[in-house]
Amino acid sequence: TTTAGAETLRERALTTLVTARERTTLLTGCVEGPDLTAQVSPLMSPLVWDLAHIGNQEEQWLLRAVAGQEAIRPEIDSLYDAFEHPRSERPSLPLLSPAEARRYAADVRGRALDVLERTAFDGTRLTEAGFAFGMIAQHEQQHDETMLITHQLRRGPQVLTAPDPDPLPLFTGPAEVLVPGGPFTMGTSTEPWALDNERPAHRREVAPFHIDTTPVTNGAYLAFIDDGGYDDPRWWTPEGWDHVRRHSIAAPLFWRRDGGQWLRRRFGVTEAVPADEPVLHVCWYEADAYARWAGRRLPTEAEWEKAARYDPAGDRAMRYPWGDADPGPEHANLGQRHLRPAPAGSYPAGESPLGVRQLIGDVWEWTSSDFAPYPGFGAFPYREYSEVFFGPEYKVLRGGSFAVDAVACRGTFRNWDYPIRRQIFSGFRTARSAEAV
Ligand code: AVJ
Ligand code: FE
Repeated sequence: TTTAGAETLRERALTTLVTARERTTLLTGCVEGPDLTAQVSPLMSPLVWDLAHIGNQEEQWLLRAVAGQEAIRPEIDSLYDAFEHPRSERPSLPLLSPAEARRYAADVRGRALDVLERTAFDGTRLTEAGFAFGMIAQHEQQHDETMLITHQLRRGPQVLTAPDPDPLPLFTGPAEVLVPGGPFTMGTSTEPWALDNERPAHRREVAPFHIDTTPVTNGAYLAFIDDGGYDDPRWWTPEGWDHVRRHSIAAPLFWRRDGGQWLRRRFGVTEAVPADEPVLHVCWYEADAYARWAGRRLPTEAEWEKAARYDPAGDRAMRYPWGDADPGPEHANLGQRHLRPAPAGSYPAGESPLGVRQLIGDVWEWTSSDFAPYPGFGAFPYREYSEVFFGPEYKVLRGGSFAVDAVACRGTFRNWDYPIRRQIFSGFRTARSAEAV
C-alpha cells in the first residue's frame, strides 16, 4: 500500500483505540465495588475481568508480538486466558482489583500508543502491525459489547442512559424482496481489518430466495406467542422443544406478562414491549421455531451476506448494504449510541440496492448456518480466535447490534454462539426459497 494509505490506517488505529477505551471507561466507571468484581450470571465474567483481559490481550499482541517487549506482569497471563478459565470460574480467581486493573490497562495503552507511533505501518497483511492494531481495537469493542450484556443482566437501578432512536413514520415498504439466484462473492481478501474467519473471498452459488425487508418485530413475535407457538412441538426442532420445555421458556429473555400486557426489563428500567421494534434476546431455537410457524425459514449465512452485499447493477459485492462508505449515523444503529434497536424500517439511507433494511446494526441476526471455515481458511493470529469454534455446535449470527461498534461490523463480519444463548443482543429475519420457474 501507499504511504498515504499507511498513514490513514495509522490514524484510524489511533482513533478506534481511543473510541474503544472511552467506551470501556464508561462501562467500568458507572458502577463500583462489588458491581465490578461480582458475577451477575455464570454466563458472564465480572466486569473487572473483562477490563484486565482487554489490557492483557493488548499487551500480548501489540507490546510483545509487534514490538518484541518483555511481559509487564507475566504472572497474570493465565488469569486472563479465556481458555484456561471458563467464565463461571473467573470470580474465584485472584484477579487484579478494579484500581490495579485500571492502572494496568492504562499502562499497556500508554506503551501501545508509543509503539503505534514508532512502528512501520506499511501494510495490512495479517502479519503486519497494521492488522494487529485493528484486531486489538475490535477485540476491545467486542468485550465492550460483552460488558453491555453484563449490564443488561445486572439487577438494580439504571446506571446507563442514551437517547432513543428517532421515531419512524410507519414503514410501508414491501414485507420481503426477491434476491436473484446466481453466484456472488462471499467473504473478503481485501478488507484490511477483516478477521481470519471472514477470509478469503470466494464465489458462492445461491438459489433465488425471498428475504424479509426488516428484522422480525416484537409485534410479529407476539402473534407467535398468542397463537400458542411455545406450546406446539410442530414448530420446534427436537432439541429446541426439549430446551424450551426443560427451562419453561415461553417468551424472549427479560419479558414478563403483567395482566394483559407484556413488559420487559431494559438496562434497569421496566417498560411496555414496543410492537414496532425488532425482537431482541431470542435464542436460535426460538428464531427457527418462529420462522417455521410463519411458513418460512431462517436465511442461510450465504443468503444473508448476498442480501447484504450484492449489487445487481454492478454485479459485485459491496462492503455494506449501502455501498463501500464506512457506517455513519444515517446508515445504521451501531456503537451504543442508543440502548435499544430502532423501529423496524428505520435507516432508509442504509438500505441495500434490493431494498432490505437494518441488515447492519440494531440486532444480531441468527442464520440457519453452522460456524464453518471458508474454502482456503487459514487461522490467524491464533487458532483460538475462530478455528477451535468451527463445527455444528455453533450457529452464525450476522449484521451486528446497537451494541457493536462500526470497527467490528462489516458485511463480511461473522459472529457465532450456541443455539440456546439469548442474553446476547440477538434477533432475526426470515426467508423463503423462491419457487422454481
Ligand atoms: C466473536 C463474540 C464469539 O466474545 O467469545 C473476544 C469475540 N474473541 N475475545 C467472544 C472474542 C476473543 C468472541 N465472539
Ligand atoms: Fe477476549
